[in-house]
Amino acid sequence: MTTNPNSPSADELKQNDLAHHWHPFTDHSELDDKTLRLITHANGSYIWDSNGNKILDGMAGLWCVNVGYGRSEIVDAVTKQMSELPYYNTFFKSTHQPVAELAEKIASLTPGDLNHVFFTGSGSDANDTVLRLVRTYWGHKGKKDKTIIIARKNAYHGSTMAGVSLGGMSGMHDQGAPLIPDIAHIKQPYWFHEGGDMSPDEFGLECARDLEKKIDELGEDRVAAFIAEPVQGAGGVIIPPETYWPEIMRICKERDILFVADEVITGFGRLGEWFGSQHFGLQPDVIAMAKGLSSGYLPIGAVAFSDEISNTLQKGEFAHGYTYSGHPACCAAALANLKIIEEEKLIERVKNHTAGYFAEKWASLGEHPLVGEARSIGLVGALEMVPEKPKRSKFKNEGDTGAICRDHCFNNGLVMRAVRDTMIVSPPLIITDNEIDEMVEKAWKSLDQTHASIGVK
Ligand code: PXG
Repeated sequence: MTTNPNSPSADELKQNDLAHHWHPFTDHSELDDKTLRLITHANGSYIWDSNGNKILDGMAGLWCVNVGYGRSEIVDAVTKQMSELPYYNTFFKSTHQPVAELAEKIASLTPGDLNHVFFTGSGSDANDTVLRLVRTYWGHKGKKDKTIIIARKNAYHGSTMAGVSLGGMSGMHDQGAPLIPDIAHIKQPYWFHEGGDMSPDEFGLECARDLEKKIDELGEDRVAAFIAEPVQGAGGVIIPPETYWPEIMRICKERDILFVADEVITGFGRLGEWFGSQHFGLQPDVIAMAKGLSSGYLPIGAVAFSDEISNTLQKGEFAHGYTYSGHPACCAAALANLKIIEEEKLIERVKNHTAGYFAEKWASLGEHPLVGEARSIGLVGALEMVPEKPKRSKFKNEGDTGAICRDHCFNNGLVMRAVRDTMIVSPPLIITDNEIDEMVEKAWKSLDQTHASIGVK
């Protein structure tokens, strides 16, 4: 990294930050110059901090840097776009090259006839778009009462009002309530902590049938859509039992409701397919996407939807759009990113090699005395830390052990995220076998230290 002698020092930057920058999802009473981490640069699967520490980024930023850091192809594409056309809107019958190309590309990658793409700035506003889109769709169909969206408890759909209302995180619901009306939540297929004595398959069916029950309770003529992440990410990498998705698909087909897949995390290779829906054989009517669409190099999200929805929406204007819908530079970043994924066959690499290698190594962490389950799918993994193996029990002060483990991980040069007491990873798709070995070694060491810290012998 080149440093400019006129740049402020790391200490000065931290002081400015602490004085003025309000951080997302952060308890500011816990933030000080010791805990604040200044990230200076990144390359491949690694980030560096201002103390010169090289840290393996087990989270690919925030589940997004799928092609890894330091991709000059994306930088060049954006630079070129910025000098040719840095901005123009896509409202009022205007378009431009990168947005037209990207819409066609996304339509070609999504499953089924999701041939129509609306652009957003993030995953949260993609889900705002979803909410307005599905309600408007049913309105145009003459079914104005079909306004309820069914989502799942502990789902994450973003942080805007629509995102938080669709999401099923009670802690978030408490902040900024009242929420958007006509959103209902059903059980999540989280067998490890909620499956009780049932087998995973029995539990998967029960959770899926909760959707049917909810539709019966609310009335089919009131329900617009069911929205779900193929694998819950921020909720703790919750991989549904095998029985779950086929039953959900049966219910969605039999009932007159739309199925929306929130693929903000599972899209763009995370599960070894372009979309997680393809991994599970799902046919959504709508897909929300963001993150891996540009590998986080610039902010962009999108909502892809079916021919049927597009045809229905032809009646008059859909009065919805963001200044930055289809921003040229962001679209250029996304196109360059997708080109890398295709040319380097990153999805095939995950599917045919890396996911298997990762699964095997990750599973070995299940032997650690603190770990009740080590699960993975594609390139996401979770470790359930438990006070007492082999019970699927919880720690008394939920979240404390996770926070301790996360801090040990950082100190050992690994970013691993804690969701309550579940440790999760979602590394860049370019991660090598050696880097996976390093991740697992560092995770084991951090688990040992966590074990010692919490005093479990
Ligand atoms: N849907 C899903 C499934 C997500 O995971 C969003 C929507 C919202 O996307 P934006 O781009 O508005 O953030 C997300 C985002 C975490 C974490 O710590 C997860 C997300 C975002 C920030 C942090 O796990 N997921």
